[in-house]
Amino acid sequence: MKQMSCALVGAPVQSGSATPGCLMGPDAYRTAGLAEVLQTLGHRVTDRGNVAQAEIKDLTHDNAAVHHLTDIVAWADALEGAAYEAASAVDMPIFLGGDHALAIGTVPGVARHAAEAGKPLFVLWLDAHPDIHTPDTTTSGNLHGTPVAYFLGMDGFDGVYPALKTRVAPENVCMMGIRSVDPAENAALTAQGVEVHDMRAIDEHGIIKPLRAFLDRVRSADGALHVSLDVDFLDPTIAPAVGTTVPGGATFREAHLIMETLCDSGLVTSLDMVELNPFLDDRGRTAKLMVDLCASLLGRTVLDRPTRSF
Ligand code: 4U7
Ligand code: MN
Ligand code: MN
Ligand code: MN
Repeated sequence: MKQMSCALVGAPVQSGSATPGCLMGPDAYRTAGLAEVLQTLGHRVTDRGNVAQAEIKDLTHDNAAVHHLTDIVAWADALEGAAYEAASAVDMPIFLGGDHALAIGTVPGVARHAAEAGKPLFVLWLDAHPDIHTPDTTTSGNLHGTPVAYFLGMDGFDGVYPALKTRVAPENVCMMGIRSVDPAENAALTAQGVEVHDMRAIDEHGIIKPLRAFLDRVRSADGALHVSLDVDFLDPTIAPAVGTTVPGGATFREAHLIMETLCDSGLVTSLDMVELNPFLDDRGRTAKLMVDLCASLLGRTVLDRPTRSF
């Protein structure tokens, strides 16, 4: 693959999740050698350090279940700007989470950059969960379950979250690995018409056909492609370091094959690596697996010659 400029952007957000520990995610990826691995693949890598939260404003919400709203809004504000800047400066910003609430900032930020370049943003959401709650529908109150609803521009965020500058069209989102969906999320997925490949569909048909079909759509639209990889997309037996494990996740090879196919496509323009909780890890194996998946996305191959060329 061609040499790219990559930026590592740490987003130590953890108040979107019920289990503390995601704060340590960015440093776990650094410790697992992410920058060095990408450099070995021939890329230029700059570590931009961690984003600082914006000023915390006094906000309230009618849904008393919602936790840490003001904190997440302050992160969203800072991360939208940081993501926009990083996407403007390099070929491939890589956002190191932090819990998935960080996508309330990163996705709109890269969408704004794409729109300025005249490109629609597509999002590949790799997760056990669709994260399409609004602050009104969430029953857990954990805001890492809400980023998709926000960046689709759904109702329920007005007057609380930063006004959305560039929304993502629901037909440009593809979800894979889904296996835990709350009733309000089921309703939202249907109403929005989001493409979802749940684990049952993946068991029946594999990941490669739907992934290629989605990539063909991105290519025909001359779109930018953001990949949001939640650790709980992976089966908990290979990736234990996450607070929201769900059995029956993607296997080691399914996950690598997705990354290898994305690499071959040359379409990916940004990546979130979210929900890693190093406090729950087993001798760093989940952090290392996530780094290896990123390496596959950025050109690590078994053979020097192409296995399959597009
Ligand atoms: B993650 C959940 F109830 N839907 O709202 C909720 F199952 O970023 C889980 O995908 C949210 O890890 C998971 O709390 C958020 C729950
Ligand atoms: Mn760019
Ligand atoms: Mn998630
Ligand atoms: Mn999840």
